[in-house]
Amino acid sequence: MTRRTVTLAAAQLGPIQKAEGRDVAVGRMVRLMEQAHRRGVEIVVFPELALTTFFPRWWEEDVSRADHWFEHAMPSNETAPLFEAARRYGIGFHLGYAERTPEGRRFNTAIYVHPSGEVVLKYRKVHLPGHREHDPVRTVQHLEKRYFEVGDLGFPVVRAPVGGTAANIGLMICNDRRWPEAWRVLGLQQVELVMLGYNTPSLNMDNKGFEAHHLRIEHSHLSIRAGCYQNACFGVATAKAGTEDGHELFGHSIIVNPQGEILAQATSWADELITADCDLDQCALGRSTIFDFAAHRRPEAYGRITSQTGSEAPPVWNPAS
Ligand code: CDT
Repeated sequence: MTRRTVTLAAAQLGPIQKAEGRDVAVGRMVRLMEQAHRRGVEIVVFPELALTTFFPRWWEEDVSRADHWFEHAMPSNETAPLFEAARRYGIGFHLGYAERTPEGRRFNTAIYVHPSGEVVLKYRKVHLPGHREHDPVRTVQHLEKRYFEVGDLGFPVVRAPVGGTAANIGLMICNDRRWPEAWRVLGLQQVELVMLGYNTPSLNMDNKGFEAHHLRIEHSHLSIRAGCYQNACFGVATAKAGTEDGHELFGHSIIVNPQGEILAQATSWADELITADCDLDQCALGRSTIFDFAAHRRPEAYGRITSQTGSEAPPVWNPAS
């Protein structure tokens, strides 16, 4: 019987300061891949926008002045050491980065790279949080809507070699993890492994006293655990963590199984590798019982999900008497 247990790792990155170049980040990432190799890891998942500081917190009047944060080629001279490390160690890796296309379009992008160095799957972030214009009320900006277009690749899943087996793999990026629609589109393609990276500020700028501090992490974990359980898949969710130029990101990277259980969790807000041995055949239980989509889904009742964006007020009940 084919072995379907793969050793997965979330390679959390500590802060990357605004003044630090890609060489610093890439050097740290290669060291994490060396560590992963020593621990027998087959896939390493790096965070969203892993090569630089989380630059959407910084305002630029002229968007093109942010272009130095973007990758114009993948791989490039600066990112080539990651691809070389993948080949040297026989490890596949997930990388999040800011993509500038040859046509001049800008996306928040993630790729999964086979140990050969070939890009297997590419995804461009669909749910862009934050705002487009400078908000003087906020002490930290979140300008993803300014710097990125909405992703145009949907939520693709592909069956690809993973360690000694093959798996249905899908990608999402940060805020996507909070949207059940994103998970379900992957689930409908029988995804077995979801890789995602995130940069989440510890402070909610829009908090009006209703969200206790610790719930920031709870909400992230809740979303990932529910997504994995309801779609019978594994999830590797990797943070950028710690304080970047005075602005804190919360870390707490996790690896989750199809039961929604956390198998491994980062304990620092620094560079940290967490690993788990994951038997992909565990995806079969949920998929063939409570979440047997073919048997139980009722798309005829879900019309609002795709026909409507914002919520609508319900009709007001009128008592008969
Ligand atoms: N990077 C990213 O998508 N972060 C968001 C925080 C948005 S706060 C305006 C997240 O959902 O974690």
